Amino acid sequence: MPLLATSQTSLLHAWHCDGTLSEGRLGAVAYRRSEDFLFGVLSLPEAGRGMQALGFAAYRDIFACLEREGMPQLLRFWNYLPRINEAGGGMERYREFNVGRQDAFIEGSHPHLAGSPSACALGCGGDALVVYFLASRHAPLAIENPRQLSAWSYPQQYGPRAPTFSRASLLQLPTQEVLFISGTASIVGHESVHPGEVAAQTQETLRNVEAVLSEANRRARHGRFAARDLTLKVFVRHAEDVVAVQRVLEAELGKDLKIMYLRADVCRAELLVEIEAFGFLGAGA
Ligand code: 3EB
Repeated sequence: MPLLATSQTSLLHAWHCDGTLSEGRLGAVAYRRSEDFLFGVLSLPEAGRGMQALGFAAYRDIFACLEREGMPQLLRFWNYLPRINEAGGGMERYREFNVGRQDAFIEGSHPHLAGSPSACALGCGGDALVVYFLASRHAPLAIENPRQLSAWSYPQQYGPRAPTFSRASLLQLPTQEVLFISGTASIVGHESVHPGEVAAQTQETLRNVEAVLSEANRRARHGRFAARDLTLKVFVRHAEDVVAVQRVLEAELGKDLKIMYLRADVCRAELLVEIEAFGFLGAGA
């Protein structure tokens, strides 16, 4: 994804943990793990298979890996789909992906409704479905957004199967809490709002992020999460909109942000911007 802007001259996301790491492979998944955490990645070339089959194959390999490694708790998934908004064999490719993903969750006995992990799904270049993920031996709390219908119960107008994710996951460790906020967009209830208006979509998205934060803060034990302390990743559909998006975020949250702006397609054609974030409380915050 082309980088459009960052708040700092360089910004790198890296996940650190205590203990000795080992690495391995299972099917298409390559991973590195500690005793308590596993980070994995896979890249599946499409090779004419279509997004339903590809989504199913990706998650089947991921669940097989987690089962073998004794890492049953899913924290966060990052999904990158080539040509996400294009028509597949009968419906949009993102909707086909949702069918395959949900089938794999059901087959692997992972919750596909309440309690599903946090996630994002963006368009990417190339010809491969890329998924990376964090799993743990510790169960996170699934957080929903009262302003939005849970994505796993979206009505059929958005495709025959609902997307499988929660609005956020809150991992509560003895001395630290980690909040993963899913890709968040200008959706109220289940409807996209402010079509064609990127600044208004950005405002609405921020209201959703704030709503998720207040839900997380009702459970937090090490203080309160605040939007301006989060590390943000902002996806903008049209590169020329980045200035307008930046203006809204800086007006609302200030200039001293950890934020990167990337050019990407978002999973509904009318959505122009999507924001994901993570944050820490307690040790290391
Ligand atoms: C939405 O709220 C916007 O399919 O994994 C956000 C986060 C979105 C994750 C996914 C989709 C996904 O429906 C789209």
